[in-house]
Formats: sequence, C-alpha cells, structure tokens
Amino acid sequence: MNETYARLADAIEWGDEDEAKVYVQRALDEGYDPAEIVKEAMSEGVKRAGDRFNAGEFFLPELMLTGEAMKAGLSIVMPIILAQMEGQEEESKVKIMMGTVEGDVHDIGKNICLAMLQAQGFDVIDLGVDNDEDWIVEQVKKEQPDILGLGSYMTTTMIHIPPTFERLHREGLTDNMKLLAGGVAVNRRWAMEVAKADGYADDAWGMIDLVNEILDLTEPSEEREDIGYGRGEKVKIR
Ligand code: B12
Repeated sequence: MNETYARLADAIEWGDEDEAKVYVQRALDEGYDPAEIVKEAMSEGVKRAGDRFNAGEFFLPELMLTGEAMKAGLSIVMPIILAQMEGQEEESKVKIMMGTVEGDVHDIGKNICLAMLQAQGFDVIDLGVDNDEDWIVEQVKKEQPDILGLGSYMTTTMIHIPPTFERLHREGLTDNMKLLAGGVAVNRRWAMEVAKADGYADDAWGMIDLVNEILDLTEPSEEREDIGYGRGEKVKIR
C-alpha cells in the first residue's frame, strides 16, 4: 500500500475525521483513482477498526469515530465518483428500493450504493435503516420496485433476510421484482443459497454491474466471484 493510502487507512481506523479528509484529498491530488481510494484505502481502515472491535481493543465509541471518519472522507471523494458516473446513462424508469434489515443501523455502505445507482439514472427509494419484515412488505406493495436490495452488516441481523424474501415470494410480489442481498455480514454463497437472493454484490461497484446485468442493460460478464446472479430470467420493466 502506498504511503498516502496507508495514512488514510490509519485515519479511518483511528477515527480521525480531519486526517481522513486531508489524506483523501492528498490521494486525489496525487492522481489516484477515486473508486480505488474507497475500495483499497478507506475500506481497509473500517476493516481494521472492526478487527480491533473483535479483539476487544475498540468499543462502540471507537466504531462511531471510525464511521464519522469514513463519512468525512466520503464527503470529498463521493461527489467526484458520482460526477464521473453522471451522464453516462440515460434516465431510467427502473425503480430500485434499498434498506437495512431490522435491528441494523449501519447505513454508510447502503448510502454509497444508493448514491451510485441514482447517479446511474435509476429511480431509487431509500427505505433507511432498521426495517422490519412487515414494513418492507408494505413498502414493496406501495412502491412496486423492480429491484429490492436488503443490507445486513451483522450476523445477528442477517437472519431477517431469508424470511422476508420468502414472504415476498409467498405473497406473489416477486413476479416482476428481483431480490438482492448484501452488506458485510452477507457473502455470495449465503445470499444465493440460503437467502435465495436473485443477486449478490460485495461492493457498490459490483452492485451497479449486477443491476445492469439483471436488467439486461449490459452483456453478461464472465463468471465473477464478487457478484452472484440467480434465477436467470430478466426483469420485465414496466
Ligand atoms: C462504522 C461502524 C459502525 C457505526 C455505523 C455508522 C453508520 N451510520 O453506518 C456504529 C458506531 C453506529 C456501529 C454500531 C454497531 N456496530 Co458496527 N461497524 C462499523 C464498521 C467499523 C464499518 C461499517 C462501514 O461503514 N463500512 C464501510 C462500508 C462502505 O462498507 P459496507 O457497509 O460493507 O458496504 C459496502 C458493501 O457491503 C456493499 N453493500 C452494502 N449494502 C448493500 C446492500 C446490497 C443489497 C448489496 C448488493 C450490496 C451492499 O456496498 C457497500 C459499498 O461498497 C464495521 C466493520 C466492517 N468491517 O464493516 C462494524 C461492524 C459492522 N459493527 C459491528 C457491531 C458488533 C456493532 C454494534 C453491535 C456494536 C455495539 N456493541 O453496540 C453496533 C450495532 C448497531 C446496530 N444496531 O446496527 C460488527 C458486526 C459483527 C457481527 N456480529 O456481524 C462489525 C462487523 C465490526 C466487527 N466486529 O468486525 N457500527
């Protein structure tokens, strides 16, 4: 890892908002790719903070600082990422709804996904955080999205995804809607085999590719490890 990325990862890990901004800006000034800055340096910082939490070295206040430092860094780099994406795609009528499941308030990753989907011209609906099954079903009936993405970031909340998906199937709401699962608690195998999702992506960039493939807006890619794509049929766009 280069010197600037190393400092940026440290700033996120140790929850220093000011340094996070300084090193994001420095990485940009040094010509590094904005997406790579998020994926390589910033994600490494949050991962390390999580590892320290697991090791009993960090507690909730430290995680909060890490979250704030991540947001501070993102406030500089995301507008650039979004500006690069805008105008590449036509406005689309495809509606994508996303939220986190019951008991889960981690929203930084979900918000990145939504911002990038919106920049790609999709019509996005943010369900916010901590959505219980009944609420999700009600919102799906009301908004009739083409794609629903549920995020879980903790092993204690991922259990809500399979019953919610099952219920949406049972109530006949998935004939014209695809279901995606994601978030740090979820991996591809669990999403596809246990939750029976139609798709999984391990980051926001993968999610954009996945959505485009599901909607048949791009050619199918080679078999990839970072995204999963299920049931096969394409969504019929209303
Ligand atoms: C910041 C943080 C917090 C902040 C959250 C602030 C916020 N507004 O989001 C605060 C301090 C509130 C918090 C609280 C807690 N946290 Co916390 N937190 C984190 C931390 C360090 C970073 C999360 C983050 O923002 N990552 C950065 C984003 C960009 O990455 P991402 O979320 O993975 O999102 C990307 C992809 O997953 C994907 N994606 C995201 N959503 C979706 C959805 C779909 C459908 C798809 C396809 C893709 C997709 O795209 C995103 C962008 O590329 C993680 C550690 C980690 N390794 O992630 C722990 C972590 C998630 N927290 C953890 C824990 C335990 C907690 C607490 C229980 C701590 C406590 N004792 O109170 C509470 C629970 C709060 C609750 N009820 O939800 C644990 C969970 C462990 C587990 N059991 O699984 C983790 C993993 C830390 C660890 N131990 O390793 N946390």
